[in-house]
Amino acid sequence: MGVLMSKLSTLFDGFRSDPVRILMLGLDAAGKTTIMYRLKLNETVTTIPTIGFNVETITPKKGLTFVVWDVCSQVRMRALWKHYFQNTQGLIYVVDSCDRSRFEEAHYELTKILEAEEMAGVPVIILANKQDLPNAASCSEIAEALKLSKLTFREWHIQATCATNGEGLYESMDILGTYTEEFKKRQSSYFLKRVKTTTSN
Ligand SMILES: Nc1nc2c(ncn2[C@@H]2O[C@H](COP(=O)(O)OP(=O)(O)OP(=O)(O)O)[C@@H](O)[C@H]2O)c(=O)[nH]1
Ligand SMILES: [Mg+2]
Repeated sequence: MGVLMSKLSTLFDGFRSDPVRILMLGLDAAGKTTIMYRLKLNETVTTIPTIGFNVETITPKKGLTFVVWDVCSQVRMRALWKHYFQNTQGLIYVVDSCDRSRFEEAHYELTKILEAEEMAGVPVIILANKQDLPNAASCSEIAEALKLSKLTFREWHIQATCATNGEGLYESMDILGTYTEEFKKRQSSYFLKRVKTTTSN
């Protein structure tokens, strides 16, 4: 029994250094694809609205590898988001900080994502993007509009970003890395406890 547990522990230690599966969502035109390629290539790419999805492996810092899924966000396609939830270990939720008229919609969609069973406990980083534009809402204004203080049973952080010059992106990925590490540890200890209970019955 002890040998089995220690083998499982070793197995999970191995998982910890595996790439982390990150889902990036948000309303259309919030800047998701621009963020993805800023992180991947350190340059601003010209984007068109995403149809389907983009998936890229990015290494925001040494020892931290994310596989990021950037999924189509047009209204009629949002019903497909749920098909990407399984095995997600971190969520990046991007908000256009200038688009106050859609903060309520952004809140509605975020709530729906986080209510999904597969997303239970998954840490979330909210990127208050397009901070370079005049009249961009601050993080505290967006946090209030998205009712972030009501988020429970998960770690979250809101970060001001500008995808076109990269400001705020690396800091936020660093925080997400810490959160996903904790999430993976919690998942593996939960799994180990379940194995222990099952094998001792
Ligand atoms: N000024 C400014 N423009 C930005 C920023 N981030 C993205 N954009 C612009 O916003 C527009 C939409 O960006 P995308 O990255 O295509 O947005 P998206 O969220 O992937 O959009 P969908 O694929 O339709 O869901 C593009 O014209 C970008 O150049 C930013 O931080 N500042
Ligand atoms: Mg896109």
